[in-house]
Amino acid sequence: MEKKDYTPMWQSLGIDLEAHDGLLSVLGQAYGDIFLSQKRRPRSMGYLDFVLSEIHGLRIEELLAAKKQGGKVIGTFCLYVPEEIILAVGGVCVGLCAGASIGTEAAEAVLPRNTCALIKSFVGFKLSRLCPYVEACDLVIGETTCDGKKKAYEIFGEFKPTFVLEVPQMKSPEDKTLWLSELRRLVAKIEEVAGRRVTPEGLMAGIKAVNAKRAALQRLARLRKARPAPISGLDALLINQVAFYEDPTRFTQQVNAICDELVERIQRGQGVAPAEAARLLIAGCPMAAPNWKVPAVVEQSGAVIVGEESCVGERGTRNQVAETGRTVDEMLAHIADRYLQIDCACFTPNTERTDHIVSLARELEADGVIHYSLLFCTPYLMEAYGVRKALKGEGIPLLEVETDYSMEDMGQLATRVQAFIERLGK
Ligand code: BJ8
Repeated sequence: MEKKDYTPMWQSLGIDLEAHDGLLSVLGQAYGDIFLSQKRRPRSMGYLDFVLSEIHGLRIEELLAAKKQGGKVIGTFCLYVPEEIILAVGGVCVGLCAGASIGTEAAEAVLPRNTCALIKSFVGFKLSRLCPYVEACDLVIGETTCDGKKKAYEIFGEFKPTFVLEVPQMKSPEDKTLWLSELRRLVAKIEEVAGRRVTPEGLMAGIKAVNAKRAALQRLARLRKARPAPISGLDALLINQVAFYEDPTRFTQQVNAICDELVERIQRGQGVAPAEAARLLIAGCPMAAPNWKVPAVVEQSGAVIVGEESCVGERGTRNQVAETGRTVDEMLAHIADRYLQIDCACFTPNTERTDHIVSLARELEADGVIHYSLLFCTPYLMEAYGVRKALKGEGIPLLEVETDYSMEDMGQLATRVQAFIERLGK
């Protein structure tokens, strides 16, 4: 089938067409090399291949169609922003964290060079007019998590309407009160932008839709405990990345279809790698699309990734919002409870994350853990100390990786990963 020409749509959004063409061609090449070249992929991953091929096409067309019907598109950068509230007003929520280095030069004109790649990427995408998702947004919601993001929103806000949500840094009763009041402030802002009230019916529908999405992703995570692993870590990561862009109901159905196929594979003993391949857990910073660098190096070295302790992964999908309550305020209290359980390294103390990495590694029968930090990410780099101590105490081998989005260290990374796999006796 001939591919539709989306140039007029991108033009209408003010995209820099030449640079954008370059981005799409690099992305298409990388996707082919990394994903389509994998052996023994589940058939149903065809859905993800299609979504990726239309990531700046059909999905953007859908967003613009929703806007024409009066819906609002709200962009987010963090797991602490509850999608449920956006869905409650008939809005569309899109994750805007970016995983490519293409806008770095533009970003470095306004940000310090020692800023993490994720922040440089989203600021660079905006300044270089490369991302149709950002351009389609009616509002962007930032949050006070790490210092880099918090300050970057001040700059980003000069280019796009931005609302910053105050996320506490601790989890005391006072912090919980602050958090709930912040969510009320968010509701008021979303209502103002959408021109619609959040009703109990709307909010409950949002809660159910997002719970169903998380349940499908949790199901996927559980199936990866099987030996041999029924799906590659790369494909599982891709599913978790697409969760931030896709229509939640369609996505949930498709992830469940993938899981059905994985169940059959497990029954047949069919895996993506031999049963004796090294099983690794990745823990640390989020990997926003198209950041596939480390998982590609790991799996091309013969290991299989069986879980991601990451916001683009299990940290983002565990725990659900209670589906009870009659009023918006009662439901909001459940939302506040669920979201404050997220164990991001921006919190102190955050020992639950370290404990969780140990229990996840045990549960998934991981042979080792790769702690992944982006360069200059103070929260995760600092927290590596506790992770190191905890894993050592449990006798779980650890490899610490600190990198960015550039491809310059690929060779060095591959050498370190291969040496780690050998150390595991694999
Ligand atoms: S809940 S991890 S999505 S804040 S990598 S920008 S922390 S310097 S992304 Fe995050 Fe929310 Fe936490 Fe998750 Fe800062 Fe580190 Fe960069 Fe980071």
